[in-house]
Amino acid sequence: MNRFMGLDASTQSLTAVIIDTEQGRVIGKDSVDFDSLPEFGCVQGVLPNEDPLVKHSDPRLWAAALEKLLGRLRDEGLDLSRVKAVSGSGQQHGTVYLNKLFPSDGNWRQDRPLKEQLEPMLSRATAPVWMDGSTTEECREIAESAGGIEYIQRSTGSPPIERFAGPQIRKFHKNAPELYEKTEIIHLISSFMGSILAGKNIPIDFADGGGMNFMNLAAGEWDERILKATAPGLREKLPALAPSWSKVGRIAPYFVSKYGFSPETELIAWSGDNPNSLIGVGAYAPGAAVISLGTSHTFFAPMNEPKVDPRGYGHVFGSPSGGFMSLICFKNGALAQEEIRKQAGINWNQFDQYLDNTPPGNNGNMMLPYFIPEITPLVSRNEPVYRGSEDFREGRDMPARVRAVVEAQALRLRLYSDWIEERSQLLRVTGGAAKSTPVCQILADVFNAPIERLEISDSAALGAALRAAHGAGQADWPELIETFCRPVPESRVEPVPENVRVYDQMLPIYAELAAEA
Ligand code: XUL
Repeated sequence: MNRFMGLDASTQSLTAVIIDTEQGRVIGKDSVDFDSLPEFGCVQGVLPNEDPLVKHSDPRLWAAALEKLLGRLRDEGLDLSRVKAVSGSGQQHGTVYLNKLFPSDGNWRQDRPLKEQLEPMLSRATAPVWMDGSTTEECREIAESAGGIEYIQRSTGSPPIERFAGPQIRKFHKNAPELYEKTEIIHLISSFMGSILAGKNIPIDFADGGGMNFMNLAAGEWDERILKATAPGLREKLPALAPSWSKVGRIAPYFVSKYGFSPETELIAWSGDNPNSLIGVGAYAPGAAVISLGTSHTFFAPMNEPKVDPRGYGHVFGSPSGGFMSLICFKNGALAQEEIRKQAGINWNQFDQYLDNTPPGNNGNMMLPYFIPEITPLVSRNEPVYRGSEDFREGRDMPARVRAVVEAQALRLRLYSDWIEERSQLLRVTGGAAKSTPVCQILADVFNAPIERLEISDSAALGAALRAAHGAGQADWPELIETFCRPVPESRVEPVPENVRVYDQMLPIYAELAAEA
């Protein structure tokens, strides 16, 4: 038995990746889109709400998707009895509220689907997810009674954040105290999904626990002061905390009889999607950082110490391989490049040609790419700022605009990650725009570090599968990463010293422009 399964419960879908460590390859992969289960009323994974800041989902949807996915894998002929261990990944920060009916002995009824069994066990019918931004008042209240924003940031790695578990729990307690009272246990989405597989409550891992706003990162324990400021009796409603590599039980008999797992299948603690992705792209130890160029642009890196961002934009979570990880997220990612591409009326090949035909430094033309309100730094405008020649400002010099958006995105990645102690000797780049060589060249020059490109599309699910293998004692990190997270051959991009000098000079000018805006 050398097979390991990683599941990723993301915002819009549930994905499984199965690896075989003996063959050294992914042997199975499948995904269930939540929109294929419309009976729960969610659209792209979230329940419609008249308040645009409120984003909740239905936990029964995730259970139904799990059954659909496992049924499909079984029917595709994947012998699930050969899976030695399972771990998983969940969208971070979201919370699930269970009452005392949730099983504690691994026993689900065999005769009814999980979505039905779960219904009477939910003390709150819906689960707030990471997209929810409705708790600004609760953030303020918690900060006030816990002794200030800085205290919370130092202890937990982040200032109070609307989408994080703590402010969401406080809001539930304020709005529905009688339902809060009936809540026996509050899970993160990751530990909830793992608990379904175990048929009993399993711990929250240190890595995802770091996204709750009340775990003391350095101690790996709940912070009593912040718990008290969040909601009464909260400590008693939380699962235990455990290292991400903990064995948390065996798969419940329900999954053995229904989907053909072995009763010996071990469960390894689940974690958040960003911590799992860190592993899935092979950045399990300090020295390598990851830039993901997707819808949002994110920078994450493993860290030895839980040092926090003095500006308050970055987050620190636990790393599932031990230690800590930073996360910085920019909302104006792919969309900003897309906007400029459309303005110029060009295709992506021409976009790259424009980059090739313009000089590093862009002749002094610079932009702040705020097409939608930004979270790093917090900016509410939805219009970019342009500084430079008249042709550039007026939108006549489109090659300069193309270079400006890519340079701005690279410069801000460097600027807002400068608090992370371990300077990365290597950057691993993933996501759609990683395919572009000129984009990667700009990143290499701005960071003065070589770039390796990865073509991993399901990094969170793969990371979970690798964690299952590691947690079950099958293989160590270097061996797993070398086998499963190899960069695309010949994809390395080296920094060019003259360009590095140009960007070193440009960085403080960009910082000044950003501060003015
Ligand atoms: C990170 C965050 C998202 C979610 C969903 O802080 O909110 O990345 O984890 O992917």
